[in-house]
Amino acid sequence: MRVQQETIHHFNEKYRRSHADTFAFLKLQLEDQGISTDDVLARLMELQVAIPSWALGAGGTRFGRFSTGGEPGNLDQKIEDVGLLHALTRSAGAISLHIPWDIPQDTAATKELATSYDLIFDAVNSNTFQDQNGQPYSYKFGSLCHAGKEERQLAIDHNIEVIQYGRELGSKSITVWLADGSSFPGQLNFRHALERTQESLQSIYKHLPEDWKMYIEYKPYEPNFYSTVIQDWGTSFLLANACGPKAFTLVDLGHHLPNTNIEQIVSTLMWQGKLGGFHFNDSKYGDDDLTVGSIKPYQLFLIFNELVYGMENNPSNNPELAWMIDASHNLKDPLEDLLQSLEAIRLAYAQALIIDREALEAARQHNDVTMAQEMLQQAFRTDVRPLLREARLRSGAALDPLQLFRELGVRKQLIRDRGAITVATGL
Ligand SMILES: [Mn+2]
Repeated sequence: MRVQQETIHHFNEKYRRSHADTFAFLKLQLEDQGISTDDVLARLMELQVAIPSWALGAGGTRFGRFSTGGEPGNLDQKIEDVGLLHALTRSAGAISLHIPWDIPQDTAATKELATSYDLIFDAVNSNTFQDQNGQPYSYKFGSLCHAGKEERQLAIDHNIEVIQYGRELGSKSITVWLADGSSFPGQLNFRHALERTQESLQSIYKHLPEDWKMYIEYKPYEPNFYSTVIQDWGTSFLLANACGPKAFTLVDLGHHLPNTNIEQIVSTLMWQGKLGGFHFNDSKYGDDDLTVGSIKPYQLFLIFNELVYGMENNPSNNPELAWMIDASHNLKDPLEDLLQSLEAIRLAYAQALIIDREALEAARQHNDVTMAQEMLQQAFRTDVRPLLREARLRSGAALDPLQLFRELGVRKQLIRDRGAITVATGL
């Protein structure tokens, strides 16, 4: 389903007046604080977040799965769904594929389809956390860390194959997330497992094209419950350094133990020029994969505060970050959920962009703890939604994407086109 520009234009007309009033008010407020709304808008309009191909169907990879109907049954339909999100928001201009769940059959045609929706291919993701049909060796006891040479080689070869698919699609990076670890004390020699993982990653790294990046994701536990080989940012950082300058750490918000100070991790990695990208989601307990900003919006804002600072103060030349959503649900329409996540990311970014950084630094210099907190909360408590709407208006997106999604009856249309009992590939 394609949303036409006239449809968006027509929809926006209804809300244009009330939007103009609220935006004018916010603009004045910000200008009084010495903030140029045009600068903030330009940066907001630049921010593109990749949509993962596995987030377009109902989630529930762990327990039951309840279909929403009209789910994309193949890669073309997934691209179509991301194209829809991008048309409504002009902020989801990339898709991140998971191999082997989304192997393109005809790369040229797949690329052409994506281009027709103004989409590019973001990082490709490998999968060595489950066995595929007919696989000669099993990943039951690990992949890149496995004690057996054949298993390791199989996993290495898979990653090289994923790079090849990505190359054909015009992708520029690969994300490696490993489930490798142990569930019982004594099961694994920690040092050997880490050494083998490092060697395997180095073998993959050798196959990275010159202009590519490799992102190494970490996670403290699950599916293994005693140890995970790449358990934290420090281990990922160590491995990225052992691989070389094209390898980076990837931070997934849900991959931390409760109360971890993620914003501080961001600061450290950017200082070292080794932050590669983000997987956005939210969580209450663990890797809950909930909608971005649904549980801890203040934490998200504090993370963006460090990201903006890191981008503006970048002595180690940390490259541009890869932004991606990594969440998947049973309860909500996945497309509506992604619209909410996109909005939450931009809200936190906009709030971080309006922090009075000079005043914040001055407060820190004078150990004025009260004012330092005030500076942050002043920005966090500003309703920046008119800024987001203005950015959308200027880029040809819908003033209220979720409202338009509902008015157009998108899900009903998708169910008519694709059927009520469809299952998104890979889930
Ligand atoms: Mn992730």
